[in-house]
Amino acid sequence: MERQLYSLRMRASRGGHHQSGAERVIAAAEVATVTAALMARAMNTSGPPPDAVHCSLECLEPASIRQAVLPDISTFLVGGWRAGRCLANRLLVRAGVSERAASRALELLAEGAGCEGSVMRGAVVMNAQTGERLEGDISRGVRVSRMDLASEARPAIEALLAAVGLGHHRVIEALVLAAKVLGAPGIVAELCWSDDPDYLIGYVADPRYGYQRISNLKQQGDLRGGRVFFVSLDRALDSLLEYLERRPVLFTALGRINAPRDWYDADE
Ligand code: WAQ
Ligand code: MG
Repeated sequence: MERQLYSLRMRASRGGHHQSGAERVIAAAEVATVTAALMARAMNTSGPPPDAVHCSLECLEPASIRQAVLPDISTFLVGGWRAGRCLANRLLVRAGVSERAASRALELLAEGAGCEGSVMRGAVVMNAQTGERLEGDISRGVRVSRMDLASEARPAIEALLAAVGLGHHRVIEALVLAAKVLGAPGIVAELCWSDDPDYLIGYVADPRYGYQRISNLKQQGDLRGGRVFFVSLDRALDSLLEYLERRPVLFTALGRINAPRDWYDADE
């Protein structure tokens, strides 16, 4: 018999503003410990503690769960956030995003893509050609959910990532999220950097080159961050959103891990 798995989601907020969140897919036996770990993480913020934390658990239909492989990982070392954003722009254009949409997305994340410059709970969905926003609710955005490492593959994947300094849960969760996004119908690329004021690394992901980390995409102390999913057409938007928010995907293996390399902007 197939094992029953659950989608566990955590959301922490303060004064109505999103603070942190996490998405896991786990077996019944793991529910208590993983919930406690996510609660502890929600309470251990560098800033003021949350005033509300919600954890929700929902069983998944075993037949609906897909398995997939993680994308390749690259790391670009840049001199500062300006160079990092310039590189992000280039990588997005290489992936097929228009210059205009790429610039608009970088500006949006820099200014805060939610209402009145706030951080969104989820992601912006953007037409990769026109730069038009398609996500509807601009404070919530689209929350990608129901994805994780397959539990039997987790120890080996974590060990391989830890051996190259990428074993932190933040990296693993971002890699898993990007992996699910890259499998979405009509996706061209993703841009992300954290809203954590002390975490400056972000990434551009695309189906061909995979998860491309950029060592610096924002200024130290900046509370803004977010995600933009670039899509090729708004025709199939409903099925795209359904896949991102609801379809369970478990990742069973790593892709290739490329050695970090320096990047200098030839125009600077
Ligand atoms: N679905 C959609 N958007 C999300 C989700 C989700 N499940 N979770 C977070 N976001 C959005 C939301 O706007 C957050 O404010 C923003 O992304 C940043 O989230 O070294 O830590 O969890 O390789 O702060 C990337 C680099 C780190 C990791 C990203 O994001 C590495 C990170 P955070
Ligand atoms: Mg965060």
